[in-house]
Amino acid sequence: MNTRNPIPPPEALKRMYHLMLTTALADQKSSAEAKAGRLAAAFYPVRGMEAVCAALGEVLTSQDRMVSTYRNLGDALAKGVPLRSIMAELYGRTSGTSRGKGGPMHLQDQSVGFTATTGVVGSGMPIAVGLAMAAQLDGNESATVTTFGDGATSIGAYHESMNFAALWKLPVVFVCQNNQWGEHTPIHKYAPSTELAERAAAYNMPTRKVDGFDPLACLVALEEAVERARRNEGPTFLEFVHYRLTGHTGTADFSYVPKDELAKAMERDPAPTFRKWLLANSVFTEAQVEEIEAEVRAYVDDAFDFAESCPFPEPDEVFTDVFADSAFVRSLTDA
Ligand SMILES: Cc1ncc(C[n+]2csc(CCOP(=O)(O)OP(=O)(O)O)c2C)c(N)n1
Ligand SMILES: [Mg+2]
Repeated sequence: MNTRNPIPPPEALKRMYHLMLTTALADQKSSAEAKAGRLAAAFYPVRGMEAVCAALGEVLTSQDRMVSTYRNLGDALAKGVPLRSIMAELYGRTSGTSRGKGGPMHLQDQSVGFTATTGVVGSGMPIAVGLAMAAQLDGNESATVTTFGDGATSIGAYHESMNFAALWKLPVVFVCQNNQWGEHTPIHKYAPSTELAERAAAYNMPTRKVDGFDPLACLVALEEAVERARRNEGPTFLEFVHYRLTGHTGTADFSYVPKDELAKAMERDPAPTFRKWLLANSVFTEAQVEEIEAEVRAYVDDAFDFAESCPFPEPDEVFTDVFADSAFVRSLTDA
């Protein structure tokens, strides 16, 4: 680790560890709650991706927009969505980001530019390209970031989006989270070329393959790409290579993942690895790290307690905020 020279100041490293650990703990607790049957939602864990999320959090502001996927917990936190609102949405409660009607697949928070998340693989990219085009036409100096998995690079919408963004030099950053699995299929079984950054270069935009387990390497790559977008110089494709350290969903069996491969990747589990690095490089003392950890644990526990204490939407609100014209839908069902 430490491919950024000079290394960021301690305040920045603290923010990054805070975000990384919040993501990790909320992620693991969500999976545990889903397994226990208390969280009745399809939850897609992000374990293995936390370093990229921490770097996104450090680089983006609420003026930038993000379009994410179903595997979105760290992205939402990176964009500044409060964990209370995220958890309330996962639990289907009225205080959630979509008032409890979206669930994990439809987290959004317009107030911080967390514009949309989708459950359809590859479908976020054309949305992000549209947002970037709007920003370019408006002349505003912001970036649009879209995150997606390795599997999404085999979808038609990915190719259309890359082509369009490169042609129009749109201020968008394509963030490919290469966890080396598309559901239950390893990348080499569904893609003839597993070098995704190389493939993307054919679209004539800057591309880069980055160690997705290394938060500082992620930071360097994202800073460069986001600044390029803010200067309206065009798109960038970043491939962050890491590994899915869990099953596809929080409750899914993943005994099909080769044990040696998983064990090797687990040695680089982002949050504990960053902790070791912070101590080994004397950025913080053990007591200071423990203080951050206590703060994060309290923040995460509070968000779960809050979510569980909030009400579900009332049955007569079933059409509210769901369709653009709910009065019209009611007239159909009442007839
Ligand atoms: C268009 C489409 N095809 C198939 C699916 C079913 N599906 C859900 S997740 C997933 C795997 C996608 O893999 P990847 O893009 O690498 O993302 P990851 O889940 O690994 O984060 C698939 C095939 C879907 N949701 N949408
Ligand atoms: Mg994948």
